[in-house]
Amino acid sequence: MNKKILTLCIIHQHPKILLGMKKRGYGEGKWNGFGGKVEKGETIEQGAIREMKEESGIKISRMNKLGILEFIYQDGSGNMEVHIFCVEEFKGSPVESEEMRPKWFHVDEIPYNQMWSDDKYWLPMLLDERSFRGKFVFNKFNEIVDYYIIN
Ligand code: 6U4
Repeated sequence: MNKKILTLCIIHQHPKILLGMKKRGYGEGKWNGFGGKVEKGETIEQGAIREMKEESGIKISRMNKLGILEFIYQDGSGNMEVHIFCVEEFKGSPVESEEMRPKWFHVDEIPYNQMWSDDKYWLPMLLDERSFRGKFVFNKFNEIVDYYIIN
């Protein structure tokens, strides 16, 4: 099965982070970073910047790639390689899009129980500016059945 390349951007303005409620598509109903599929002819960084603008209205000025995670979905969605960026500088303020409802969260109040279940393993590392790599396997109920993460 083809591996899709995707991006995921978290804005970190200590002590707050920006997440978005995914209103449609993959991960609907969950708080997540902003991102999506990298398109033909663009670099991963260009894809990250484009998706952030499309989904939140924010223009990234500086970001740091901290993670690469592989997600294997046994529900038939296939395999994803997700490149994860911490956004350190940006222009504009978040606006709701058709896909995402943005909201700032204090780092002590991250809604892990309404997020993808892998996030609690790596988001603390991203907030500490530590790089990480890993792999998560999800069953058809989107529960983690196997994983590793290194940093
Ligand atoms: P488009 O291209 O916008 O129509 P859509 O299905 O809405 O597609 P997609 O596939 O572009 O969304 O993006 C899915 C987003 O979810 C990406 O930013 C990657 C992210 N994602 C996928 N699995 C994840 C997981 N297990 N944990 C996580 N983010 C995940 O934190």
